[in-house]
Amino acid sequence: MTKKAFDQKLKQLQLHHRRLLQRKNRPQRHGNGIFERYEHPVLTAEHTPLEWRYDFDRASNPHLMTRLGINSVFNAGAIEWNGRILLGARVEGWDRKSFFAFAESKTGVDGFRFWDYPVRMPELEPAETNVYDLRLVRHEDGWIYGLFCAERHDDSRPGDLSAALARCGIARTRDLVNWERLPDLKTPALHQRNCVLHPEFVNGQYAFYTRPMSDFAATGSGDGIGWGLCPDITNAVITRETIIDPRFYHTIKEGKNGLGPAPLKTRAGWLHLAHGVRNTAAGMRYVLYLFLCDLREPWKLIKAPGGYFMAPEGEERVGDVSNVLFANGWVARPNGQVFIYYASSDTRTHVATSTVDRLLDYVCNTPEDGLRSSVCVQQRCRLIEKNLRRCRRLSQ
Ligand code: BGC
Ligand code: BMA
Repeated sequence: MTKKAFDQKLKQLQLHHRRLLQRKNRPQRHGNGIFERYEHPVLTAEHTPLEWRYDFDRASNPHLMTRLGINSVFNAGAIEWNGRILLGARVEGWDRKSFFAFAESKTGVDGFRFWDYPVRMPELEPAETNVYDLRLVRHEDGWIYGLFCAERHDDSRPGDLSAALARCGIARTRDLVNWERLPDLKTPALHQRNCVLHPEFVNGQYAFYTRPMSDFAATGSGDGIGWGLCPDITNAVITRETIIDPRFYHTIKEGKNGLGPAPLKTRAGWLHLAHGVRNTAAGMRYVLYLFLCDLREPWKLIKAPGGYFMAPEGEERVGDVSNVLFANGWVARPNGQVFIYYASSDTRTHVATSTVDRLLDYVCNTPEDGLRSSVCVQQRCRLIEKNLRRCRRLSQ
């Protein structure tokens, strides 16, 4: 490429990128009243800085080709920071390795810009192969914690190339740039993914939501979302895990379930966002659901609306791992507004907005799962009857 052509192509790339980052994002019309979806994803591979992907030097990259590609940006942790919304996204390269990177926005729904460098997360000995699904928690001890899945090959099965071990990595920071890595969480279970730190001490101890499994990823190898306490987070050991939200036959969480972000503290209880998985002939289907736990005894589930809160729709249904919605980040603003950051099909990150009031209304007034077709018909008939009675009254 001539110098002129090179410079021109670079300018075009930069212009295209700038336009993408400046694109406004509006709520979609015709929502369900519970939350609003938005027209565009908030983060995609295309949102990552060009400096991360191209070599701008014509001598070493005469064709101005992508040098280190990015495949996807998804499963983002979230936190409000100096009046901005920060997403700690799972960024995956063309090489299938993922890492964490922060992007920030003033509005929470558009204009997300990555910081210059991704997170340089310290490793432990022996090092993990891959890290993903960051949960950010501002704990009352004064630190910001990041819990994530740290995955490595299971060397006790040398003959099986895809045998893997999933552990809960723990790191903490005060500025989101410098991270102190703590030892991985120890629990009785062989595998842990989707572990989340509760933001407050409970009986003077650190409280964790866990997801114990006896198999790396198989559905049905664990009982559900667990809960455990430990006195020291610098050597986090949970000896007793209890299941607070079990899986259930023929529900959206038959196969497996796991907590999303840390719960939001509301006047009615701790509000939780989680994912439920079921197996289908076309692979696993991941949907999101909500539940509420007691304020003083956060291990007690008090409200469980039936069915899913959000399921993949339209383009969300398609990606590297199709038919998946996954969320590990949300932010409640002091004015009651809630930003829910969810990813679709392990490919891109979206936002949905709601309010604490609307989410509590949804959680408290949606009937529980009837667990049988005939009970679900009764639930629906009660609703129909009520509406028809009202219509008749109005037309009289
Ligand atoms: C992938 C995750 C996935 C997990 C279980 C990991 O290797 O990176 O995205 O959730 O396997 O299937
Ligand atoms: C999981 C998660 C996610 C992912 C999902 C679907 O088990 O930990 O990383 O989004 O599978 O592949």
